[in-house]
This record gives sequence, C-alpha cells and structure tokens, in this order.
Amino acid sequence: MHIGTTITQFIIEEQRHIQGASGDFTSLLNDIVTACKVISRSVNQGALIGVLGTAGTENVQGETQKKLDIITNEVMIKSNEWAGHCAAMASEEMDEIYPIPANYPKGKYLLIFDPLDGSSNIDVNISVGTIFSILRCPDGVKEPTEKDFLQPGTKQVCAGFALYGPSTMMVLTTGNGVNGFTLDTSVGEFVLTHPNMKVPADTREFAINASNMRFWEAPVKRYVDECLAGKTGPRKQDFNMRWVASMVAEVYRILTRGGIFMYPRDTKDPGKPGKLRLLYEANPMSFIVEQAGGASYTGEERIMDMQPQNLHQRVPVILGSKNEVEKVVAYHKGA
Ligand code: P6P
Repeated sequence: MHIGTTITQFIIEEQRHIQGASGDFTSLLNDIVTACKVISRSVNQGALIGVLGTAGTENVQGETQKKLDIITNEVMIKSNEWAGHCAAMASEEMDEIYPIPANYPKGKYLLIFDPLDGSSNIDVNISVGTIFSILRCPDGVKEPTEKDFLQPGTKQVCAGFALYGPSTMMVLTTGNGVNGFTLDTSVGEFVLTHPNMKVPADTREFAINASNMRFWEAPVKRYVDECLAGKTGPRKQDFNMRWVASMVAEVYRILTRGGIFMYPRDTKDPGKPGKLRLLYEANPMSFIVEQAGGASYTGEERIMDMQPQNLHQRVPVILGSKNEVEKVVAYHKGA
C-alpha cells in the first residue's frame, strides 16, 4: 500500500527544480530529517529513559539547560558533521560556532539550529520542537568563522522546524512555498500531509506573554488593548488569545488557522532588544511565514532584511497574518 509522498521523495523532486543541483543539499536535508526522527523518539520517551529535568548547566543565553537541550544538540551535531555537506554549524546551545572536525570533509552549507525550542515545556509535556536554517558558506571560505554566519534572513536557502506534539510534524520551505509532513511512526517516514500551507491574511487570535504587559512599547500595548476591547472597541470584533511558550507550536498553529505571534521589544531587560534569537528562531520562522503568505517584522523593520551583528543576537518578533502584522507595524510608524 502506497503511504503517500515521503519527505525524501519530496526533497528529491524539489531538487529537480534547482539548476545544477548536485544532491548535496538533498542529502543534508535528509540528514537533518533523520536527526529530528531521533530527537522525536527521545522526546516521546521522556521520563521512561531518564531524559527529563535539568542538566545543572547554563547556555550562552544564561538559561538553565535541560538534559534534552544537550542531548538534542549532540544529535544534530553527530547527524550532520560527517557527510561533507556542512562547512560549519551553530546552535543556541553552543557559545561558539562548531567547525567540522578535520577527519570529515567540509561542504558548502552552514547549518544553524535551536535543537529543542520551548524546552522549558518538556518537563510538563507540552509541545516542543527543533528549528533549523541553512545558509550557503561564502565562496572561497574554507574555514568559516562567526562572521560567515552573519547573513540576512533573505540569504537562507532553506528553513524548517520539527514539532514534537500529539503527532510529530516537519514543516519545510526552500523558497518555493511551505509544506507540512507528518511522521508515520509505523514506517518511520515523514509523509506529505499539508501541501502548500498558507497563513490567512486576517485573524482574530493573538499570541503574547501578557505577564510582560507593563514592559511593552506603546504600539504593542495599543494593539493588544484594542484586541481585548473586542466588540466594544475600535476593532468591533472579539479576539481569542493563546500562549504556549513554544514558538514552534505557535507558528504551526498560525500556519494552519492564522494568528499573530508577538514577542516584542520590552523594557524588562534594557540590555535585550527582545527574547528571541535572530539566526535560529526569528529568521527561519520568518522565511517560513513569509513563504506561506504571512509577514514578519520587529515592529519597525522586516526581520529577514536585518544584517545580523552577532551569533546569538536577539530581536523583537511580530509575525503571522499579514493584515494584523501590518497593523502593528503601522502603529509603530505612527508612534
Ligand atoms: P516566555 C522558548 O524558550 C522561546 O524561545 C520560544 O519558543 C517561546 O515563544 C518563548 O521563548 C517563550 O518565552 O518568556 O513566555 O517563557
């Protein structure tokens, strides 16, 4: 019985549209998919295999690392360092970039990832995910350094995320639309179940961590106040609110039914212009949302146009249904 279009078949068919494709990219993508299957198994087994709880260490962000943060980072490194497709890697969980070891061949891609986004949810069994972004290593660079990773989001050749939820999903874009795949655990293959995903231009659902309200900038406060005013206010419609504290889950929901996700600039920590990281959260998610017809801004500027200044740079993020994002941007312009 045919199980449908597998992600491997889909990627190979996608490759046929790419002039002069050598198969390197296809093979790299398949190694990333394999890593996500391995991570899915560890996440799904959780307490049964003793991987919950904290590791007793902190990452470069100063965040307490969960055991699974470290385990999943290792899985991504081991799955993608050996085949000769990557020139180097970078991760939320590693201070510095990861050069490919000398005993392995180097390739032409730079792989950046958040191995377990939303990991604060793992001990309470709420959906988490893996986010990744693929850039080309600049021509002629044999030993990439951090600066080679500092490319605007518009330079991404691929972005995707795995969502470890009630079902394990993989969402992918190579700049030719967005497609969703569901892991058929009986076969161990991701199968195309959500072709050509589109974000509705309008929504009545917003996602924000409202506990930070007193720190928000005025345009965001105005937008949320108007949503909360509902039928009695200027929007003349009631809104719904969601906050999962797992960006992968919020973005997947927005891809399936629309919505606006906001982690805006706030004054909670003046040293941080936002919480989310540009290279391995905001940029890949912006690429996916824009390819699905949505929009993604800091409030002032398009996230994918930003010139990154450092590997772990943080940015404000306002993404999702185009008409709502544009309203928030208009409020920033008017402020
Ligand atoms: P808060 C997870 O740690 C994350 O990076 C995103 O996935 C999520 O949207 C956000 O932070 C949650 O932040 O402050 O609500 O815990």
